[in-house]
Amino acid sequence: MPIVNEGLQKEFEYVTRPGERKHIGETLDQADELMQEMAYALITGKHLEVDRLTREALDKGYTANRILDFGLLAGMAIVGVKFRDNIIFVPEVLVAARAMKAGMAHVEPILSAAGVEPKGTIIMGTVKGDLHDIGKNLCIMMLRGAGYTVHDLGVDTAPDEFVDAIDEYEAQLVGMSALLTTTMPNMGRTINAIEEAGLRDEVRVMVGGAPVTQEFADEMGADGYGQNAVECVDRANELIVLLEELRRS
Ligand code: B12
Repeated sequence: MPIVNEGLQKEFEYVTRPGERKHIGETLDQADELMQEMAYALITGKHLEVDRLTREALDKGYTANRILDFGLLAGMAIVGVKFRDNIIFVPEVLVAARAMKAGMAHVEPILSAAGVEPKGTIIMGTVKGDLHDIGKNLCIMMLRGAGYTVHDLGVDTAPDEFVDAIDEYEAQLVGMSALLTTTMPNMGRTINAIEEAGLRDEVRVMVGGAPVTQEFADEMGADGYGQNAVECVDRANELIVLLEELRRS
């Protein structure tokens, strides 16, 4: 159905890149009135509203996946675009993240109880010396929403902590975040430590954070780079497929 929620229609106008407009537009076309209301409540950071609407949807028999895809993640996709394009800033992202959490609180237990096979296991941390975790947490939330099991190693994570966690959780993907130019080199150091531990072939490494670029990621030998949480999920999806293909061959 077309977008009937006036607020959501206005929010959708912020999505101007043709590829994104097509992708998000197609998702919203599949969202009914209740899902559109939920997406709009999430974008505007109304966590109590998202909490209420998620419960209402579950009561009405919506599946957890439908709520996730057409309510919560549809809204979060627009939040991601607005944040990237400097239409909203950190405080608005944080309130939207809180609203997402309110909805996820109802949806997550159902997804795990239903025994939905996780897409893969990821360990994710902010590198040594760096205490910024807002972006990392956003990525983790989106990755979990997309069906991954994610172990959060927190901030100020030393290379050997990443190495130990790969072993402990049998991770397929490693995600590293850095927000300071001074801590970016610790991503490369962590990749070296993974190599030295003999685990480099077992995992794929993706990196991100405001100062990180594709060039920097290539230079340090990462397998993937993402500019935002949406791209983080895209990279994870690509890398997990590549890794599985490699293992099968
Ligand atoms: C909030 C903030 C803080 C908060 C952090 C709170 C927290 N819990 O995270 C506090 C106040 C603690 C802080 C402290 C400091 N900060 Co600060 N901080 C910021 C600020 C304003 C916003 C960062 C943020 O959260 N952005 C929002 C999130 C959503 O974006 P993001 O992190 O980039 O994440 C997105 C992408 O990068 C990507 N991504 C992130 N991680 C990953 C990982 C993977 C695998 C992938 C694929 C993608 C990905 O997806 C995310 C979601 O879309 C930035 C300015 C800025 N515009 O970046 C400065 C900034 C990063 N800080 C800066 C500085 C200098 C500091 C301090 C050194 C200040 C001081 N003198 O004490 C300390 C350092 C503390 C430390 N050791 O880490 C500088 C860094 C400059 C530089 N070139 O290195 C910046 C750029 C501000 C500036 N312009 O000077 N900071």
